[in-house]
Amino acid sequence: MFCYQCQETAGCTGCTQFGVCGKSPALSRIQDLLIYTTKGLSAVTTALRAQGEEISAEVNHYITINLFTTITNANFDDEIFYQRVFETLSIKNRLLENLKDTSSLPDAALWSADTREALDEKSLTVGVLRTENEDVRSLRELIVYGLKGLAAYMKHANELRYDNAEISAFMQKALAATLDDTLSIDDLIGLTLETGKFGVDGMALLDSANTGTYGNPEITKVNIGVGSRPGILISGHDLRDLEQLLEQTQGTGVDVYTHSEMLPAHYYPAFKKYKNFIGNYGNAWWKQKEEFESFRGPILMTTNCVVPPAASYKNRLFTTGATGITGCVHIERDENGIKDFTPIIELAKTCEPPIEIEQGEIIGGFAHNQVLQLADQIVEAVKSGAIKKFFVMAGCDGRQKARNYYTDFAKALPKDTVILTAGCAKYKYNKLDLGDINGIPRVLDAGQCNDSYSLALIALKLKEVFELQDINELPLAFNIAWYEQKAVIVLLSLLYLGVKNIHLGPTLPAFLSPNVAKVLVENFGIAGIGTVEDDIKLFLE
Ligand code: FS2
Ligand code: SF4
Repeated sequence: MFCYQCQETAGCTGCTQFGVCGKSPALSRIQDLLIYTTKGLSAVTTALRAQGEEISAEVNHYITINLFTTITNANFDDEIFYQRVFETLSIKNRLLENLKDTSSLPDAALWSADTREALDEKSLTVGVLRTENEDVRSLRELIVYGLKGLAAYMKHANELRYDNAEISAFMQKALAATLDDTLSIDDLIGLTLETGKFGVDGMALLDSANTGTYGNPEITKVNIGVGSRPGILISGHDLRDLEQLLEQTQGTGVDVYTHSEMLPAHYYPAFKKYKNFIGNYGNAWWKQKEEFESFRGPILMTTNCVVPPAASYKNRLFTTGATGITGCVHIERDENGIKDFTPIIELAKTCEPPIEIEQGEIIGGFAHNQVLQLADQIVEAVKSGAIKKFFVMAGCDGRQKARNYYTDFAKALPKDTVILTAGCAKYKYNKLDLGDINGIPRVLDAGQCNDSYSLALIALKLKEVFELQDINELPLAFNIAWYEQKAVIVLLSLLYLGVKNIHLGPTLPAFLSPNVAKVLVENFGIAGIGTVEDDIKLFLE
């Protein structure tokens, strides 16, 4: 196996024996084959579009989910991947019949098989290292990882019946382009930036889907203690799953708690009417083993990040959507899009209430609409010098000790600075008592990682208010933590919006070759992180 798509990749170079995340070599190979066949299908859909044909939303969504299932910590069920490879080949073979000229199609679009043995054999030849030139490989993977992140956001929007065929067409064109040996490095750099443009469009679509369906996030205090009744813990990013779970638990005597990236659900007005929606339990994804243990009730994983579970709570762990774990019950939607969570609710009724691990409240809900309502107050604070600088510290949290940097950094920031956050990176500092500036909390949480879009909108609004030409003239610094591929699309989107000098940590991606890293450094001022002290000095210069 060879995989280097996430920040925790072995030795900061690549997982070759077994994934640090728990991905086995066999799973890694079949995931590689799913990506390869999805690229092949995309080459066919792209050729059909060029021929003037329309591609159905069903096929677009299928491709989206294929990408999403291969994101770090999304799905550890080998069987799902075999099934999806067979289905992908069958969809592709059906579409091929309508294509008039197949002469320029790559092997990935023409290859097919109908036995597991043939799949296993092919999977050995289609991994990342099949691209020999390290710069081409680096750019191809940068694009594919960005597309995986974008696919996750598209899937959430699609769940709420928001769609954009143009984004799907681009995603497929870009996937197909990563098979094209005639493209130059410059072509691939252009495609990388275009991926960022569609990243912005995808996040905007999801923002419309979330706010159009559930209202605009508003300032909210979220309880982090527990109640006295049994509970269900819901994790991941899918708000439609949460809505259905809340509906189905009414009157059952079972409470619902959020975990990790589901925390921002509390900020949406639509969920406030549910009295059994108690609060948030625990922290970022990587602490789930201890926290799922002490929660004592069932857990529903709606998306990544799921960690292969300990036997002690595996029977309480349920997956849905793009997630999967061999041996855990997976809840599928019916033909009307309804998911029946009865097995989870019935199990919860037999469980003890959660063990309290902390008490108190955290505050959030500072997405674009809410922050713009506070714009006058914020602008005034900037003009008076009460706020000297904003720090965008969005992204992901993770296991590595080096990430304590972000807690230390938040603590060491001068009291006249404000942190703008989104994603599970927030857990590194959202429970510190960092105080406020004239009533504005010093940590403003916009929401999930996709709500980094809100942070970009806020920055663009401030640029307008202060009548600046360039977003980089704002008193705003970017110190972003990354872990998986959604952070890659957020990064590419920020680059597309013209943001310069982003610091990315705790380590730079292993998939950036020295030459590609150089391009990012020279053109965008991308940098890693240093010591807290040095970085603060640098940022405040
Ligand atoms: Fe955190 Fe994991 Fe949100 Fe990432 S919960 S690293 O999926 O997408 O952020
Ligand atoms: Fe390694 Fe990350 Fe790939 Fe898992 S997703 S195998 S940890 S690089």
